[in-house]
Amino acid sequence: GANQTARSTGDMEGYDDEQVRLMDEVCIVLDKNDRPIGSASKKACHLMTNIDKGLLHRAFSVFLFDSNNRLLLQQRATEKITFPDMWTNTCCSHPLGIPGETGAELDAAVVGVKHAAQRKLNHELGIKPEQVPLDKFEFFTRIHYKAPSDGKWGEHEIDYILFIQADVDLEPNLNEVRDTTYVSAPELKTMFEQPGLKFTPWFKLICNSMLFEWWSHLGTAALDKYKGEKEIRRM
Ligand code: DMA
Ligand code: MN
Repeated sequence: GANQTARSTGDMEGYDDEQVRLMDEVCIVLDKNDRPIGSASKKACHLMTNIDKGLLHRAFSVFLFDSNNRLLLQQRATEKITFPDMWTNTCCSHPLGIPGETGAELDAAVVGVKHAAQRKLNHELGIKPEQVPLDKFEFFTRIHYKAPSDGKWGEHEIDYILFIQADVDLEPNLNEVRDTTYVSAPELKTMFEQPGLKFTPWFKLICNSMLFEWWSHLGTAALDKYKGEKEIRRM
């Protein structure tokens, strides 16, 4: 059970061992214009005590659509330290301070987050990299947002929004993902009305601003004008 796999000492007491281990990942620390200014552990980047002092890091959010234009959602695992059990877009995480995932200028940073996206689609959902080739990802824009999780933990990120359209095979990692479902736009709006379902703050921000407009143009040339935005959207 959860207690046997949780650590019993220090400030990570009660959390899942594997999720605690992942808190040692090295995130990219940014100034408010998305310029890398250093690095810090995933743990340090997500502590509200640091966020309240301005600590900001780089992240990405993938929206994966199948060939019927349905969006793949995931419900985060109960084991997640931040935002457990909430429904959200296909996959989110951070490019790390490792070869291939860093990048100072926008074009290089976009390449880095695409590599990270491919890595995490595999880690969280078991999607083989061959099914999500790097050149199929489309970068749209960056959003800068801050969101508390539970008092101790939260997010403060510049989040790269990526779309990809691909039919994939799923083999979810249950330490990361509790459930998955494909939805049409009307089905997602119906989900929002259901009491008892909780959604992550970044997913709600994107849904309440750009998502449905972009989604309505999926697979058409009308989508092109939204891609590759250079401005950072402050939300
Ligand atoms: C972090 O996502 C990134 C965003 C955009 C919120 P996450 O908490 O799912 O990261 P990880 O899967 O690395 O724990
Ligand atoms: Mn983060």
